[in-house]
Amino acid sequence: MGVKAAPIMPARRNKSIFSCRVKGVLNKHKPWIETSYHGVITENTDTVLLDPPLVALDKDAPVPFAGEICAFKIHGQEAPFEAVVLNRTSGEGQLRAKSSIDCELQKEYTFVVQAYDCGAQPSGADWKKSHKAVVHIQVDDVNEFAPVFREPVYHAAVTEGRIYDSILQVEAWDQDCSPQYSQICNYDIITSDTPFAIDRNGNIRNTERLSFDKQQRYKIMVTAFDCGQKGATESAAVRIDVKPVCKPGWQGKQQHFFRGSVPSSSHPNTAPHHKSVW
Ligand SMILES: [Ca+2]
Ligand SMILES: [Ca+2]
Ligand SMILES: [Ca+2]
Repeated sequence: MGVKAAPIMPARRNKSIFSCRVKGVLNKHKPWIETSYHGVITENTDTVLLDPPLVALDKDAPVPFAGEICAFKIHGQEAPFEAVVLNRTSGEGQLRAKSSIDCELQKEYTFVVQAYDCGAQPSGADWKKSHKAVVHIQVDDVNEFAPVFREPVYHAAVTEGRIYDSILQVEAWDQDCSPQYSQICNYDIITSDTPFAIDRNGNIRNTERLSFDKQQRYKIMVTAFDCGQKGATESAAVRIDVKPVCKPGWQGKQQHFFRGSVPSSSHPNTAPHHKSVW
């Protein structure tokens, strides 16, 4: 081994010296990119809009290879993005998603990008790389999900003759990732001609006094809208039972009974009167 290796050593050293000289002449500068980029991508698409645009500059331009940009590389744990060179001479690049971007799974990404020139020779040897730039990407939401009611059916009971501020509250939720497309902005009663109204928080109230004799049960259908105007696919049913008020005759009897059964010891003011009677 040692005997065979000895003659090769000088040859390798010579090649190395030659290579350095070529590099010094032909590829003097490393590419330059901005220090940071901000990107926006709409979920379910693959195009990233970068600000500023991704362009690498190389002072060796217009020297072939040394002044051209051959690659952008991305460093970052599992960043699902790639950067491609659109134009080697101008250094223009584009950032794209490699796989599906889902806002509901991840809303933003941060990683590092680096530009590489084409080296000193057609083989790409002696390439230089730029400094590392930080890329921050924000994922824009698409209104894919409709509001869903927490319960398919709601029940409540009211006493006839009363106006309630809120008989009950229904609630819907939405799976989208942004406030605009996930917050519930409005509720609506689908059933027509009902003595009920619903507010933007899902509170249902009666708009007139209800009568047990007239109708003992109401069933109304309600829907919900997210702030992007997308309506619930499934409406919810709300059942409201009307209870009769207590009969005045019965109430009077109760009061009479109550008065008569009060122990005299708990009402010292009336005790002498009771004593005189009995
Ligand atoms: Ca260069
Ligand atoms: Ca939505
Ligand atoms: Ca979405």
